[in-house]
Amino acid sequence: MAVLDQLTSQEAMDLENKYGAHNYHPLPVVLSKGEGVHVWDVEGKQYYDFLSAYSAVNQGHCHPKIVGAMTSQAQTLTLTSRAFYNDMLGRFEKFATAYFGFDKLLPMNTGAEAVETALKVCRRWAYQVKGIDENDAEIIVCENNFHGRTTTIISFSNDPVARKNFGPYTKGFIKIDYDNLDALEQALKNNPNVAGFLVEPIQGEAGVYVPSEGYLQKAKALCEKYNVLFIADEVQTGIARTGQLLACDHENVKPNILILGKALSGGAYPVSAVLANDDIMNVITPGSHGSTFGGNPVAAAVAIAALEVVKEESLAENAEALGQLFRSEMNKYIAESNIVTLVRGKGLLNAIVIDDDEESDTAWNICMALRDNGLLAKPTHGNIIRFAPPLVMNKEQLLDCVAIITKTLKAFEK
Ligand code: IF1
Repeated sequence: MAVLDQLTSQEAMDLENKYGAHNYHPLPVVLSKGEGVHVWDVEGKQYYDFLSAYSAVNQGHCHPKIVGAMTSQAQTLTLTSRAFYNDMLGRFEKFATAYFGFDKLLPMNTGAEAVETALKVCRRWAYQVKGIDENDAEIIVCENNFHGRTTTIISFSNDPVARKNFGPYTKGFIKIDYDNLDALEQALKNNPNVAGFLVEPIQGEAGVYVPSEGYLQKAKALCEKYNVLFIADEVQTGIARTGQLLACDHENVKPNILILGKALSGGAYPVSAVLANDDIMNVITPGSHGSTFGGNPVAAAVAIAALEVVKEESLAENAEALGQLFRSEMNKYIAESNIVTLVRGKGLLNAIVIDDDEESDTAWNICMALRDNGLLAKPTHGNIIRFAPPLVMNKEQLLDCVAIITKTLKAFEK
């Protein structure tokens, strides 16, 4: 079998199981094509994509403008390294800093790299600007956070699956309850060496936990009171996913450090970034941080196109409207359901909670049945199913998906 011969789904899965590290347990479906809100498996069956690669494909699969920008740049200049300038990076930095309202941008590739970058910037700011003694900086994080999978990031995770047997762990982090302002104030009051507060505006992986109204605004105010940087991880909630360009925009909160990834490229190419104003970002000096691919011309071209699509196609407004419709339609079903207890979310980042314990496989079985009915989604923790379609979905498609979801759930009613 030549390496590019047509594969059956089973052959493709067998190859991954035999030759690939088993760091995932994918739903048994093998995708070979994507366009807009749809994906197709190798046998040609069409599905609605209700995961969007964990909110990376907000602009829809293979968006022509984004793919066009990538193809054109890839045929011109792909990578120079930052040992030299290139004619695309400055243009991207100017465009994106104006787009999000910051002085400077530090380009990276993955979300975790951007989170690590933000942590380094925050610590260096603590020592060189705030005046904390070197190596004493503390950064506050939230229980049940998800910020990536590097050794430092899992050091402050409380997910045993993500952190067990990866020690020793990085020090310098204080964990508090999410959506708890008293806990934040206590941590700030009792720890003079706090440099920053790293938070997801909505906790995605934990199960799409939307914090109380005003939480982000009051948390930012507490950070200002104690001269601590408010660091928003918008890797999953950013780029119009929650019905605003950024989830922080729902409360008019401007983070001191903004972390972006995933849909910053529309899912076409790994692009992430950290944005901050000069008084913070200027702690980074030549040689103090970098990456081979960070800021490459293809990433720059793709990200400009991906961000233009967000505004040209009013994706935030669409996410807001369709998200309200989705939750309203799901609540009509939930009122009559004995297996779904609630739906929660903002914009088109939503989740349903199945009335079952975390260890049960009901949510998994529901996702398998959704697959058979032409819609792809995946449980987050145990009994929670996340629903996050591309933001280019229209009303008819959304209602079609609601029909598929409710029809599927009804088959599991007790
Ligand atoms: C996996 C989760 C989602 C993120 C936030 C940083 C990153 C992520 C808020 C790191 C990445 C991805 C990673 C992927 C599955 C997915 C995920 F389930 F893991 F938690 F979306 F919720 N900040 N999330 O959500 O970005 O380095 O991956 O580019 O690792 O299984 P990355």
